[in-house]
Amino acid sequence: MPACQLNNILLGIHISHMVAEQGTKTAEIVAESLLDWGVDVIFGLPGDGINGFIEALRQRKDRIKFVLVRHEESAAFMACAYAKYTGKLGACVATSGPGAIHLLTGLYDAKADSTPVVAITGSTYSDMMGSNYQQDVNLLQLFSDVTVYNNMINSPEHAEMAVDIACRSAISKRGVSHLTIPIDVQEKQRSGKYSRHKVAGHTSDVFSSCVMPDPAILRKAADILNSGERVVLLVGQGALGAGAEVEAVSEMLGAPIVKALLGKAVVPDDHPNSLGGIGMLGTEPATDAMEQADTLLMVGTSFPYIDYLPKPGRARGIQIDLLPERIGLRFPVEAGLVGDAKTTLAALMPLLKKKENREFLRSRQDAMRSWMDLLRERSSRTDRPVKPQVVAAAVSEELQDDAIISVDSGTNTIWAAQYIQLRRGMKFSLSGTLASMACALPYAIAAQIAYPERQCVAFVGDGGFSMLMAEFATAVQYNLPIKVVIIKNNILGMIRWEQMAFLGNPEYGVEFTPIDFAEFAESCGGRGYSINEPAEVRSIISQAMGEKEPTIIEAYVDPFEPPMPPKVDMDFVRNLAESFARGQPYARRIGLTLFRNQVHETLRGVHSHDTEEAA
Ligand SMILES: Cc1cc2nc3c(=O)[nH]c(=O)nc-3n(C[C@H](O)[C@H](O)[C@H](O)COP(=O)(O)OP(=O)(O)OC[C@H]3O[C@@H](n4cnc5c(N)ncnc54)[C@H](O)[C@@H]3O)c2cc1C
Ligand SMILES: Cc1ncc(C[n+]2csc(CCOP(=O)(O)OP(=O)(O)O)c2C)c(N)n1
Ligand SMILES: [Mg+2]
Repeated sequence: MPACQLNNILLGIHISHMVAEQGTKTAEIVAESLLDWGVDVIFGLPGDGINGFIEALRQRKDRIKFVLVRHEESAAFMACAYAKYTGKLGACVATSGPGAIHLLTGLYDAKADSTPVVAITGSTYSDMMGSNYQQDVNLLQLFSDVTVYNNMINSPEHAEMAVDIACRSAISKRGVSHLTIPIDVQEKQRSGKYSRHKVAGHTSDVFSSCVMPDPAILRKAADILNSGERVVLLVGQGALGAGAEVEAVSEMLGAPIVKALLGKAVVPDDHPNSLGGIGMLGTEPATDAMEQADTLLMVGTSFPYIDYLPKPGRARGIQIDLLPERIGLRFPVEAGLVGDAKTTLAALMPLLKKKENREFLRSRQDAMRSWMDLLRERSSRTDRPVKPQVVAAAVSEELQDDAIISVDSGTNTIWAAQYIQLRRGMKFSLSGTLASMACALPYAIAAQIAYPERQCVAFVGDGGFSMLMAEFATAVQYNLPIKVVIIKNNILGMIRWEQMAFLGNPEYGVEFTPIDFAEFAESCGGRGYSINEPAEVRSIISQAMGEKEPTIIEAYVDPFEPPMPPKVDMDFVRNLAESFARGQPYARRIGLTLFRNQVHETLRGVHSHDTEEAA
């Protein structure tokens, strides 16, 4: 969500600041100040360290929704997802000590994906701090690395200012702010007595920031783009609000669009100029486009795998990003346009000349058609056990036009990235840069809370799901009809392949005993479905997607299906051979699967060139 739009949301609900009345408790001032910043949902779990603040939330339950989770890690993931999906400020709350510690993974997710979140925690009594008292943890120290703003509220007179700075910092620096409030301070009433220089109500809850790049740099960027012959656009989540502008610039420059994973929804997957993703889970046409490009325009992306970008010196680079420190981080760009993607592209557009030669775009579009044939082939296999690609493609077919898809970390990320085809209006996210397992379920819950009428789907591995599976009961408790698709292979699938293909090691420490997730769903009060046969994939997914209750669909898939990169290099093959030689326990099954896949694709004539060369 661009800062300017975020600003509008905040302005829309802005209630002007009022100095709290005498006698108002700190916890109440914090709650009111969060409301001033547009916080309408807060995810968390209470405890004696934060009960004073929870009471302030109870008294305001008609204006701010408190969502009770089963694990604080989920609360932080939910706050992050809520901010990602709505553009509002995400918020979470936890008690002192263990509760606060549990928040950390989700907060790091927000930090890593530049998402504005404010976390409220309790701390032990102010006169007991530092005495090894129960649940006494130095939270300021603990949260110092994850936050852009980190403070302890010392008194009711301090509270409003601290919340204002926390919220403003989270939004403007696109990160996490943390405020901890000692138990006794939560209860303390405003006396109206201030220190010598303090003036009541001296901070503001209005956020305005709309940066526009320097016109001279805009012209320079336009000159570079106009002189390029093979321009590629790489777009990321910072361009989510700028789809129309991205499409217009792409058309103007005859430039194919490549999408970093968090930017999958920037333009629809079936847009004629889209080459899909890049990286391990990207497409071959996108990989080739990066090699062939003479000019790269990056919009709202910090895509981390720089080895997939053009080699420095082989292409000229331009980058648009809201954060100045992100410019030139991944590619040595000549022009860095600091600003919002939408407004900056709109300002760039009139300076661009229509590229007459469309040959580059056309050749990439042809390659994309062949790539899609290959994916269609891979996702229409009838083998047993079911191929995971078949499940992902069936989910894709059953999505409603306004679906919100939350994905986890593992091979499931790859199947979702490649086989779930986003249409215009859909949303898609995951723990991108932290790449944490377990995010998909809390993300889907947050999405459903934000958009009760939309179809909210979690696509997750069995390992990731089992980490925070108790949150399915949260979905039941709040009547959230999320659909959870579990790719069940009874293994940390991604790690099996990493151990073999990256290091040449036999797999170790990756298998786990199965859980009957369908039965689990029913025992929580939701609906559960199991898919075991290829013939039932489509019908079960279709039926389950129609459920009005929270629903789990576990799909038992081939645990030996390899997550293939778009182009297989010889290292992959060499390392696999080495792991086999060193005692990989399932070498025969894996070898057979790879062989069968290769034969299948060769017979159908849909293989990619480099897979053929490497094999
Ligand atoms: C198992 C797994 C495998 C993965 N493999 C891949 C892979 O192969 N390929 C892949 O692409 N990703 C992959 N990822 C995700 C990857 O790690 C990154 O998170 C992702 O590529 C980053 O996407 P992004 O550039 O859109 O987002 P970010 O890295 O968050 O970058 C967004 C940028 O936009 C800027 N911004 C924000 N708002 C605006 C605005 N309004 N205007 C302008 N700029 C703005 C931000 O400052 C930031 O610099 C994988 C993740 C997992 C879990
Ligand atoms: C919290 C966390 N722990 C460990 C990892 C490392 N990791 C990445 S993918 C993965 C395996 C995921 O297994 P599963 O959820 O079953 O998905 P699959 O790969 O089988 O699709 C692991 C352990 C991680 N990303 N996050
Ligand atoms: Mg698994």
